[in-house]
Amino acid sequence: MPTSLPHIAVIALGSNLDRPQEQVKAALEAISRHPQIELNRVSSLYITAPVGYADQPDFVNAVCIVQTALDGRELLAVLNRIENDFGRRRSFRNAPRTLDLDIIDYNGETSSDPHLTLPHPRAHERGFVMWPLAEIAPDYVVGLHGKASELAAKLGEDGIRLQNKVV
Ligand code: PH2
Ligand code: MG
Ligand code: MG
Repeated sequence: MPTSLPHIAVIALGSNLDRPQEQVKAALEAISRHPQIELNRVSSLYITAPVGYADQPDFVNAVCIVQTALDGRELLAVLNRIENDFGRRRSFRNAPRTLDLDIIDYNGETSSDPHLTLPHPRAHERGFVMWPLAEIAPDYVVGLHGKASELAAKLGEDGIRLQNKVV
């Protein structure tokens, strides 16, 4: 690992508006273009049933693992800027969105900062995060919850469909 990019982060991507597959692919490109972020692994795209607010289109979801020189707050700011560049409008919790970029894990750290809670407090309960993460890093341990592959298996495949390989 280059010492200039000492940190490792897991990022979840999601979109269910305005050609979601293109949004997720373009977001991966935007992330990889950032000079202080290097894409390490990228999952396939998954088509997933909406969780939470159900009356909205299916999502396209993916997960990537990056190496970065940015600290957690800086990484979050970069991801929020990309969301805004992609036309994200914040209306209500769990509303449909052109692009959602969530930090799932940063160096395995724990944080209760309300702006950046680590690991992501609900990721381990979400098949749309655990299945793509299990694909690229089955042994990845999510906080105190265990391995991605075991969490994915426990959540089951309902509402999770593999779309295609992008990278
Ligand atoms: N994101 C949410 C709420 N519900 N459901 C799916 N399938 N995929 C998501 O990315 C998603 C969701 C809030 O961020
Ligand atoms: Mg989210
Ligand atoms: Mg988010």
